[in-house]
Formats: sequence, structure tokens, C-alpha cells
Amino acid sequence: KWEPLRKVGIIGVPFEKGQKKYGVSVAPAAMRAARLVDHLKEIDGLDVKDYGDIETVGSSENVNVDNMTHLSSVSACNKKLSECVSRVLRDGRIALTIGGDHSIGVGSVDGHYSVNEDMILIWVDAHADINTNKTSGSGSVHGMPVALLVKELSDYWPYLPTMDWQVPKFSIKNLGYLGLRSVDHYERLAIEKYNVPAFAMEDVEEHGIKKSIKHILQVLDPNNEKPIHVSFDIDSLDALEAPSTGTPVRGGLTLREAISLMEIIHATGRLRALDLVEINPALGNESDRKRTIEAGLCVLRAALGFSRKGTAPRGVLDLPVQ
Ligand code: B3U
Ligand code: MN
Ligand code: MN
Repeated sequence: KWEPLRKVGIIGVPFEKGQKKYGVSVAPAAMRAARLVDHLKEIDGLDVKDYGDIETVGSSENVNVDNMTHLSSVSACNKKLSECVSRVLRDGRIALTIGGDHSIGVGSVDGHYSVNEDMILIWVDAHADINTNKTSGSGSVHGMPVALLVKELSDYWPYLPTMDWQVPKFSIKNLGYLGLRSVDHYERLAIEKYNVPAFAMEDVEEHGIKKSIKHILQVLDPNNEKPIHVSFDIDSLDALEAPSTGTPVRGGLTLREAISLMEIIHATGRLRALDLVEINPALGNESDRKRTIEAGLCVLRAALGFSRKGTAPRGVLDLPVQ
């Protein structure tokens, strides 16, 4: 019943105030310079539209919430992103959001939820990003987007000035994790309290990547009928595969595992939104930067239908004669 959507809309989000290092905001420009649009257009039958970058002009930063850095900038950027993701989806396209740090998951998921209330969310990450400002050790919002999004945790937050536009309605029952290997104590407590299907690296080792993602999909959507949002943090990949990222963690997914994961997501025909975040072209040397960006491109291409075994030309039955 579900056929992959052959149309995609690209949104760049040059935003980095959800964490402390300079450089993640350059990723959309670096991905475009690496011919992102051309690479996607090469995928058989894919219609690609670039919606450009979200404007991320600095806000006045006059709100002060304990242990939550740059909240008003994070909020302003995410409000715009949410509207843009909704627009791309209403245009009948898969919303492809290129971050930026992972705090932009708030706007991306919010915008998707406004259009598809039955969406499920697969968070592919070394980290769980489910801290509140009370449990976070860093005060960086890129470690908090999941906790901001899910309605079950809304009572664990104080009133957040500037965030009135975002009412958490998404249920934690529709969330799954893959690739975890750096989870804080209270994050683990939240995962266990709400029984979130969470495949950490040891689970990927035990079951393999295909069974891991299939299990998550089976738990979240047993009837294969829900739109899928994948929020892909490049640090889910092993630090050798994607070194140019703010908080690399060794012992992660291989690129092959990530490609395999995305091929399975693509094959469902239900991918509707995809975020690629935390690529930081300012970290590492030229070879690190190139490897990380190429890894990101491979992941996106797999998610959008590129086939490693190749595709014969459409509607052509024989080789050309001399
Ligand atoms: N859990 C830690 C570290 C972290 C989260 N996301 C990233 N790092 N990239 C925190 O800051 O909440
Ligand atoms: Mn993340
Ligand atoms: Mn991460």
C-alpha cells in the first residue's frame, strides 16, 4: 500500500547555539558545496527542491532559565523551522532538514507532528538527548530536544519563556532509539520508566542492525501504517567514520550499518521527515571533514532510495546497439 514518496524538500538550518563549539552552523553550506542537491537528483526518479536556509538571526537572549543556554535563540530558530517543515510536508515532499546542532530536532519534529499526528520518531544517536534542564550536566539544549518534545515529560520542566509556540503533544510511546552508547543516569531512568524501545550498541551487536530497526518499527507501528521521522545525529556513527562532530563517541555504527538502516526505512515507503545534524566542518583536518560529509551524504542517499546494487534504466529493455 505504501510507495516511497519520490519528492524531497531540503531545509538548511545554520544554527549552533544548542551547544558550545563553533562550526556546526556551517554544515548546510558545506553539504551544499559537496553537491548535496546533485547527489540527491542522481537518485532514480527523485524530485529535489531546495527551500534554502532558515534565518537564524540572533535573538536578544533576555530570558534566563536555569541551566539552559541560549534558550530564546533556540526557540526562535525552532519556531521558524517548525513552520518550514510543515510547509514542505504540505507540499507533498519528504522534509529533509540539514542542521545545525540537535536542538533543531524540536522544530523539525514539531513541524512534522502538526501535519502527521500519528508519526513515529526514530532517534539515531550516540546520546539520548532526553535531559531536562534539571538533569543536564552541560546546560546545552542539544542534549534536551526529546525531553522538550514529549508530552509525558512536560511536568518536569519549569515555565519556558519564548517557548509558548511549542506545546508538547507527541507521546513518548511513539519514540525509539538506535545507536546509544553515552546515556546519562536520568536519561536511562526516563527510557526505562516509559519503556522506550532503545537499541544501544550492545543490542545492535546482539541482533544486528536489520533486526534492531525492524524490532523498533514493529513495536512502534505493528500495522505498518504510520509516517516515519528519522532524526539522525552523525555522532551515531563511529568516530572513525564521522570524526568532524562536537561530541564523538567511539564504538559506534559503521557506515554500512547506517546505510542498511536507511535502506530499510526507505523500503517501508513511509519516511516523511529526516534530520541530519551535528556535522561540524570546523573540527578535525581536511580528511576528517571530507569523510564526515561523505558519510552524511551516503546516509541521506540510502534514505531517499539510492540502491547500492544499481538500477537499470527505466523503461529500457535492452542494451543499445552499435
Ligand atoms: N548527554 C550530554 C552530552 C550530549 C548530549 N548530546 C550530545 N552530547 N551531543 C548532555 O549534554 O546532555
Ligand atoms: Mn543528538
Ligand atoms: Mn549525539
